[in-house]
Formats: sequence, C-alpha cells, structure tokens
Amino acid sequence: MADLVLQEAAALLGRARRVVVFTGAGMSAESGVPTFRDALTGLWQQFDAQALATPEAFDADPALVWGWYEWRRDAVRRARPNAGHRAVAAIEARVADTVVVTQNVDDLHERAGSAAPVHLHGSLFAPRCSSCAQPAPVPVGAEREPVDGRRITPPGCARCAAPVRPGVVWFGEGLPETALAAAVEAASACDLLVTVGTSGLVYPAAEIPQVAARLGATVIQVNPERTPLDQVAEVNLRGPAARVLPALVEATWGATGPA
Ligand code: BJW
Ligand code: ZN
Repeated sequence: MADLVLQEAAALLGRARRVVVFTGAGMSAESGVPTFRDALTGLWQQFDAQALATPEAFDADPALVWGWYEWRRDAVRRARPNAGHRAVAAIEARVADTVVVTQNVDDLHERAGSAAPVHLHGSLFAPRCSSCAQPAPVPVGAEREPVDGRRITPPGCARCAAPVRPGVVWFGEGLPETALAAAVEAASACDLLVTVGTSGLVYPAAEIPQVAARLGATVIQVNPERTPLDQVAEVNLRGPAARVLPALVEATWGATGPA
C-alpha cells in the first residue's frame, strides 16, 4: 500500500461528514473467522453452500445445517475483534454520522465498540423458529467442549414446536427489510463509503457501494485483492483490514491510543 494512496484516503476521510463503513468477511479474517470465497481458506472451498446455506438444505437435513452453524457460532464466540474492527469504532467516534453496514453474521463489530451495526445477512446470535419466526434463545456454549461440526438436532420452538433455524440470510431469501432500507438510506446520504473485505459478488448487498457511488459519494476500498468494486472505488487500499484501517485512522487523525 503506497503512502500517497493512504494519504489520499486520509484526506477524504478527514473531510467526510457522513460515512458508511460497509464490511464483509475479510473484516474478520484476521480474527480467525474464515471468509467464504478466498482460495484455500474460504468456507465455500470446503463446504457446499447449496447443502448448508439455503432454506431447501435446512428442510432436507435440519441437523446437518444446525450442527454446522453451531460449529461456526462456537468459533466466533472464541474469536476476538481485531485492530480493524477497533479502527471502525474509532471512525464512528470521530465522525458522528457514521453507519456501519455489515454482511457479517458475527458480533465482532459490536464487541469492538460499534454502536449499532446494520446486519444485512442476519446474525449467528439470533436464531428463530423456522415456522412462526418467534425468536429463540441462543444455545449456551461457554461451558461445553468445542462443537466440531457434527449433526445436531435443532431445538423446537417454544411456541409451535417447529425446528429453530439460524437467524441468517440464506441464498434465495430476502434480506431483513429494515436493515436493507437503513443501508440504502445511509448509502444514499453519505459522502464517503469505505468498503472493507468483501468480494462484492453477493447481491443485493453488493449494490450498497454502487448506490453510494451513483449518488456522488466517494468510495474507498480496503482489500488485499482486486474485486468488482474496484470499478466504483476512487481509492484502493490493497492490504489486510487489521493493518490498513488503523493506519488510515492514524493518517487521518493521528495516534488514537493503543490498538
Ligand atoms: C480481506 C482479508 C483481510 C480476505 N482484510 N479483506 C444478481 C446476480 C446474480 C445472482 C443474484 C443476483 N441477485 C441475487 C442473486 C442471488 C444471490 C447471489 O447474490 N448470488 C451470487 C453469489 C451469484 N443472492 C441471494 O440469494 C440473496 N437473496 C436474494 O437475492 O433474495 C431475493 C428475494 C427477494 C425477496 C424475497 C425472496 C427472495 C441472499 C444472499 C444471502 C447471502 N448469504 C451468505 C451466507 C450468510 C449466512 C452464513 O454466514 O452462513 O452471506 S453467503 C456469504 O456471502 C455470506 C456473506 O455475507 C456473503 C458475502 O461474502 P463476503 O463477505 O463478500 O465474503 P467473500 O468470502 O466473498 O469475500 C471476502 C473478501 O475479503 C475477498 O475479497 C478477500 O480478498 C477479502 N479479504 N482477507 C481485508 N484480512
Ligand atoms: Zn414457532
């Protein structure tokens, strides 16, 4: 990442009054949470998305799907927010009108101090009934052995006894309306959008940076790799989020204390 490019991004961030930080799986990669599409390490290299992340998969084999999500929830519980998550919270602290929009189903933004991230693809920590949508308690995992991805029969809904499902958005499902509306509104009104660690391949979420760019906002991208969002990004900071974002915050406002 060239210093001049970082300085250009810092100047844009320093001038911005309304900021959207739009994040994907790369944001949490350095916390040890795997991405989906990275070569070798991405979840979809190892697991079949059609067999695990669709409503049809849950109908066909709820225990397979529930067990896989229990394993992922367990891994996220053990993960810690990284310096990139903390830098995002620092941006929020500096620019009052900042909205964090995440595709991630982990809770690492919240745990790093972000106030109310908009979760476009739901959360691992919000299971609900697959039939009546009643929220269900999050299974307690702290005192158990690590969950290893085996089949686990999902609990039954307290209201109607149908299987409880993960509170995430699967392929072919609509995004939560309130979250999508909040994200579109923030993207439409911002003057700067910082997109971090997303391949920009999954729609409609991938439209969020495009909406911002179309309506005149500047887009900065943080990603070690090229993505389709290169086309809308005025500045591309090529590097990992946990290194680039703290450097961006420091170049913009000076040292903000220990990362
Ligand atoms: C780093 C890094 C580091 C690495 N630092 N960076 C238009 C065209 C074609 C298809 C469609 C279309 N519109 C809709 C579709 C269908 C589909 C879709 O988009 N398919 C495409 C994949 C082709 N979309 C849907 O089905 C959506 N629903 C829908 O359209 O519904 C219609 C409808 C409306 C009304 C009623 C009913 C239906 C839903 C999409 C749901 C996506 N769900 C998942 C799983 C969530 C649950 C779970 O976690 O299991 O969401 S899939 C997965 O992809 C997950 C992610 O949020 C999402 C995006 O992935 P992300 O975050 O970008 O990760 P990666 O792995 O792709 O990229 C990581 C990036 O990080 C890379 O660029 C790395 O370089 C980078 N990186 N290390 C910074 N250290
Ligand atoms: Zn129910």
